[in-house]
Amino acid sequence: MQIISAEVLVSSPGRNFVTLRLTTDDGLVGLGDATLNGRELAVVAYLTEHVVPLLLGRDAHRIEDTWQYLYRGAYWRRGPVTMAAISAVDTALWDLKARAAGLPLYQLLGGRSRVGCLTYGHASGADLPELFDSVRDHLEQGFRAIRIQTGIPGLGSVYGVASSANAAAGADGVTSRYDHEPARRSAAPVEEAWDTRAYLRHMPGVFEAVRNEFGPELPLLHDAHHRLTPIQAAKLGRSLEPFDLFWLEDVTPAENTAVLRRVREHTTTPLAIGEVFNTIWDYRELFEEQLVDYVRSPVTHAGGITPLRRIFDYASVYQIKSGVHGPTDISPVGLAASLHLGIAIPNFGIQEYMRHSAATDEVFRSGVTFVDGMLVPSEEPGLGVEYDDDVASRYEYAAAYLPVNRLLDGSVHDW
Ligand code: GCO
Ligand code: MG
Repeated sequence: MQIISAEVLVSSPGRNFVTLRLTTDDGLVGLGDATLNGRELAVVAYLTEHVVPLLLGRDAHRIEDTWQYLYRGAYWRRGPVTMAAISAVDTALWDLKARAAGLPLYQLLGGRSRVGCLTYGHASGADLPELFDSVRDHLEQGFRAIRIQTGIPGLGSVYGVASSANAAAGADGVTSRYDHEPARRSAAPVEEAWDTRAYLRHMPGVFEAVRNEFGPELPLLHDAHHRLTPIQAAKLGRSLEPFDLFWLEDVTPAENTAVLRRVREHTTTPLAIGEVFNTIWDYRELFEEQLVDYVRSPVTHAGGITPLRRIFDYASVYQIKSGVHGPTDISPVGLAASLHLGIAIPNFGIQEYMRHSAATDEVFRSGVTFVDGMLVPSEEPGLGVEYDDDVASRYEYAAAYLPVNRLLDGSVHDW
């Protein structure tokens, strides 16, 4: 099973995606997701200039060796661009191996451990009535766990809130009223204003209102998007304890994970982190000191299925579970890969799920199904996703940026 071609495909059905397609001498095709939101073409260059020439002629069965070769062999390790590129190669190789075996990929990862992967959806609103509508809409769609994000009095558009004016204008109008899409197609990033004190005052009331309206059982999640200091994060975690969150995500900036010790000392609200991590080493201190409860890394940014499986096994030693990143910037290829892994591992927790646009689903024909709030991978051999070149060619790449966050005095803040 020799690799005879490696194509880097760029298309933009509603939002930008980069896909790696490997073809072997026996005519098999494997896909990998190489999308890095807002920095897509850097990964295209990394793959095209530095990785594709090394893949041609290689034995596609040698997944572990190829991973080590690309990761260790480059000398320059880690980082989102490198790891997105390696992820795509690793995923495409697993897709090929499973297609060669004639089995859905999860069978090669140990087989099914559960009927499906429980998901959470994104509810948001500028105010409480809008938020409640969004929660109801998600419950009607079948979601059984819900992330809650709202506008903050005194601030304009806020990250994660679909109904804010700039979100409605985003992604060529393919974003539904309830699906926030943070990357905007524009020549420069949109800038948003942020006030942490106003946020900390507002959030407990929001969760109290949601609990009063929807009862005690519904699992609720919240994403703080790296915006808080350790002591602010501790305060938020503690103030939300009465509302029994499933998790509080990314409370502090990802570079300095040791600060989560301080947060943990003050709150029993479960913590999730890792959507911007790249390697198993990023988790070492967090696992060994039991500072987090859920791992957010997706297949697409942690270097692929091979290292993410290792991260989950390492997490399982500490009773830490998966909680994989799944916004629309993870393509249907990346999502399918997460689900094959999620259905197999013993310590699955939850899977984030934002529906892709109809245009995206037309380019990537995926056999994934959504049943009873759970996503179930396809029974087709491999990942169960096909890429349609003809449809893809209708959607040309357009530069898009994530917003930049500024404090009220104009200085740039974390997000
Ligand atoms: C999430 C994330 C996303 C990211 C986006 C960046 O929890 O889903 O925080 O909304 O902001 O994936 O590309
Ligand atoms: Mg997040």
